[in-house]
Amino acid sequence: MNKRALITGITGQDGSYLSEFLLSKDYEIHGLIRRASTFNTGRIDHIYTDPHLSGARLFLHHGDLSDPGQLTDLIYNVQPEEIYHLGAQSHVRVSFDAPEYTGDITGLGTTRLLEAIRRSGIKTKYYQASSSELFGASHPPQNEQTPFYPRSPYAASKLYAYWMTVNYREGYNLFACNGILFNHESPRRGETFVTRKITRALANILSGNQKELYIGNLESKRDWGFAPEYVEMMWLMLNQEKPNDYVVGTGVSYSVKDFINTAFSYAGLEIEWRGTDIETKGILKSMDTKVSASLKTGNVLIVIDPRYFRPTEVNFLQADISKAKRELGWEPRIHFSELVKVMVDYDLKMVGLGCPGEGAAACKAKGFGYTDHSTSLYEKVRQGQ
Ligand code: NAP
Ligand code: G4F
Repeated sequence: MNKRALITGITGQDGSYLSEFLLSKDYEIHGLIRRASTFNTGRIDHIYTDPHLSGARLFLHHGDLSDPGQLTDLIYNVQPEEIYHLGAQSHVRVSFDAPEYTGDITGLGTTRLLEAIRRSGIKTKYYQASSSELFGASHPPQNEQTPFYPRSPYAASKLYAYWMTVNYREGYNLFACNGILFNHESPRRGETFVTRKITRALANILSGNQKELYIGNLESKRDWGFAPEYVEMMWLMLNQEKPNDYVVGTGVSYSVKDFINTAFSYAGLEIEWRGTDIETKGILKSMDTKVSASLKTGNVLIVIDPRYFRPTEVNFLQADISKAKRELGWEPRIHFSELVKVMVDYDLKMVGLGCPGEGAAACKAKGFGYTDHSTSLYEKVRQGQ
């Protein structure tokens, strides 16, 4: 009998990679999706099959984290052995514009799901998508003992969800784990998160479709890892003997400026930074020959737009991954420069340009087959297509 998993947020970056991973392990998957007037399943279309066909193992159910009745019905009907709660309003900057909505979906949505589990009376295991944003202003490196200091409505909502998860573990004996994941990225990353915004802008600049990249705080530092690796950790947490909370990251951090320099340099463009604060500009200093006919040295390619600043910023996140290393055997496989290359390669291809291909090669060398939206990472899932 296949194991059954329920995934909220299945249409998001992590939900899509997790689905592929669980399919490769022969799970039957049920995903909660929001009804939308346009298709919102682009990241999972390649693994979806008609549920009428025999052998279908991925089923989608309409619902919303704001609707407790639907959640209870779904959990009772599906009776999943594992629940991965990834659904959220996950954008930190947006959470300042929509603090109440973020609290409702990202915070209370978690309680609705936990209550649905409790009221339906099923025996299941629960994964909570907690975040390094919980640490906020606490000094790096951060680990499971570091005090939380949330710096946004998003982080405050995730803090509430974190403690509700602990509370249901302690109060109702629920097998519940918090994965405190540091930033993880991929070609499937939402287009308004900074890494993808940079790699898309780079591709558009090179193809002549965009003149400048407007950006916010260049100095903040993040511990950026590769999303497909991180979803494997979610599964691992639920498949330990006892439930526990784990920090997952790479242990190494870079600034937003570092990310830009690395991405542009990989595509053959060297950036020189001039000016300070909001007057800082990224100027094209040199470029490989034949990179782009429309670009000239001296062009301003990066400009600060204070609109992207946050009322309260998280300056420096860096994971101390000792516990995950010790107890789960965690070792990040894809490192910063490889991650940047994977994302740049993909976005160059998306605008019809050739790419150096070093990202895809690094992935392949480390056991990741494919990373784009239209193909699965896992051989077994690809063969079943
Ligand atoms: P994402 O790409 O933004 O995906 C969020 C998912 O939540 C989407 O499937 C979205 O559906 C769904 N969702 C949003 N509002 C909903 C609602 N009201 N009802 C039901 N579903 C709703 O996020 P991600 O990067 O995959 O991250 C997954 C989870 O991990 C999130 O909880 C995030 O906060 C957390 N996290 C992420 C990172 C990271 O670096 N990526 C790090 C730590 C924690 P639509 O597709 O319809 O919008
Ligand atoms: O890419 P970001 O928007 O990610 P952020 O805020 O770190 O949040 C992400 O990671 C969290 C884990 O730590 C998740 F919980 C959360 O759901 C989300 O996935 O911003 C990264 C940094 C910030 O310091 C931001 O101020 O980049 C800075 N930044 C500079 N310019 C920008 C921009 N961020 C965005 N989104 N857009 C900019 O133009």
